[in-house]
Amino acid sequence: MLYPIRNAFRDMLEVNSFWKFKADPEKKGENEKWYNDFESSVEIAVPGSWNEQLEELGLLHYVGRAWYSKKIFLPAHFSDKRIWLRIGSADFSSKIWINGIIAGESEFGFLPNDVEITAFVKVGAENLIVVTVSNELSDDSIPQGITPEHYTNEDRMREETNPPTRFDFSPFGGIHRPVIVYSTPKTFIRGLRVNTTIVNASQGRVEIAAEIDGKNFSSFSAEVNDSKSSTVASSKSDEVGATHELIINDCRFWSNDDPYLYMLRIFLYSNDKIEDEYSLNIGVREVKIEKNNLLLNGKEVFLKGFGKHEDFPVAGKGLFLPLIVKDFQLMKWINSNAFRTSHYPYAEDVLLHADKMGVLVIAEAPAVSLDLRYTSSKALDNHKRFIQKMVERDYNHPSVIVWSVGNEPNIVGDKGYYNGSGRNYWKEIFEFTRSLDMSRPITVPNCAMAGLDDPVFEFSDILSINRYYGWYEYPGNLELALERLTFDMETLYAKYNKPVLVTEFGADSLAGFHSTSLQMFTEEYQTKLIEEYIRCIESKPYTIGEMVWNFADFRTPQHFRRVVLNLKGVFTRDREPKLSAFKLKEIWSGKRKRS
Ligand code: BDP
Repeated sequence: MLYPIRNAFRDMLEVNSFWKFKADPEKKGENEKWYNDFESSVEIAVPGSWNEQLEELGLLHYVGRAWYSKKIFLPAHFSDKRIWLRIGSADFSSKIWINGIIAGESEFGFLPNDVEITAFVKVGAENLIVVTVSNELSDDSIPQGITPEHYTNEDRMREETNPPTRFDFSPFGGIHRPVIVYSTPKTFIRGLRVNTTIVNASQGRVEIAAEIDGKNFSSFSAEVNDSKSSTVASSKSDEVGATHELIINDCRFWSNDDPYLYMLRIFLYSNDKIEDEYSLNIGVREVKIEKNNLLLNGKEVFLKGFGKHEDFPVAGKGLFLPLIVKDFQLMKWINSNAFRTSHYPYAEDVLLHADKMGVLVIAEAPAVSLDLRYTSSKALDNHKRFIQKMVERDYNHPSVIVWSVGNEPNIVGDKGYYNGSGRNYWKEIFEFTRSLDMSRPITVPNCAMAGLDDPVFEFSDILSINRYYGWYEYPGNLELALERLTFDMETLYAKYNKPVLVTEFGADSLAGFHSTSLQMFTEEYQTKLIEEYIRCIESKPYTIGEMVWNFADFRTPQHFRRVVLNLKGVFTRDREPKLSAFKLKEIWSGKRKRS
């Protein structure tokens, strides 16, 4: 389903603000029919995680189920329309009841769930929405879960976190993105795929494929408007199912230097009457990997940026619009041009901002540190379904230039991963993703534990590596760290002859810790490590970028390695710069060869 918009044919109503809330650790809500509503004096803000909002009620580390309820008045003009409820994301799974009737469920966090509620609502009256959300994970879910027993059985008790996770960010629970009730016409444009290519130096091609829901339509038209609202290309056709092709003359191509957006307007007709209209911003651009270079519109681009997280005090993983503005301002201030949505799809608002600001995005699926010893065919299927939904949601963003379909598989270093099972798994995931999108490179960042024989390299268009030499390995020893980094990059390039991207490197630093000699955890050590890594990466002609881990400090599960937060941010969790931020700003200012 397309992102909800408001125009002459569609309307929307945000159902955010405060909802009634109740934790359900014993999972008795469904038996006790809480979906007909429940007693509670606790309120929670939507969007937002429950963990820090309701810490005082003991929910900081809560993993389990919780219930949300809200009454909304649905205005009369929603009648004669199809009515939908969209939860931008509820992590990690959810179920929805409208006026006591089950309306839908979702097994996937970090992505919207759109359910049709036309049959369950009363128009011109009050309606009850009840949602139950769970942040529990399992062997089959994406991301994959872990239990304390796994650590005990595998004799890895010192790796156990609380709550137990296979990843290094807090498994916050809650409704994290806006809840929207919206209407569409009975026959409407359900999906759109916009492909853009460059015909020659002055012409751009826009190909549009539309998915229509309903029967009442006969033709379809598309127009592209420039920023002054003048139409620069248009087409009309009776073949609604066909792909439409438009050519823009004197085309202004989208790039990180000039993120020019056209407005694409699509109209659906029944005879000569317009049935539906949808409009979205598009950027005409082309991404390619050629001769170990990443090309944007035929020009080499070097990625300078970060791995990020959706994470902020109190809001947790909840969408917080001022933070989006701030983070993009900081990314511009520091002279970066890219980030990876580690380790899950971010809110659409983030991508819309990236489109406008000309920031390049590697969009990632939350298959973080998959342990294939526990991965059944159900997990593989969930992984594919997740990718499909992510590609469907984010396909039309010019800022999204690469798909990352996982992160650091086999971080446990299991030998069985190399006997063909790892290869088979990733072959299937990469082939599946390519069948959905031929226009973008695909990758999976590898970790040092999985090593240089990781099968993800065989299928990746870009050899992405996350390296912590000088931190987890060879702590405090930058000389050895750079030797190992060089060895890994050279070995991989020699073996695969594909471009190398360092998707993660960094060091923790506690803002305010200083020393005159190199000392881990100080701002100076973090700064030096980042600077040396960048020098090394940029000295290799086959590298296409460097992404520092992390943009900002972020909250993690409890572990003796973490002082509440992962402190690898170059900004603190509340976005104050550390010493490394000033160094990066200088390095990325363009004075050096590759930067
Ligand atoms: C990498 C992971 C990332 C962690 C980082 C770290 O991809 O999620 O936060 O290490 O340990 O292995 O800081």
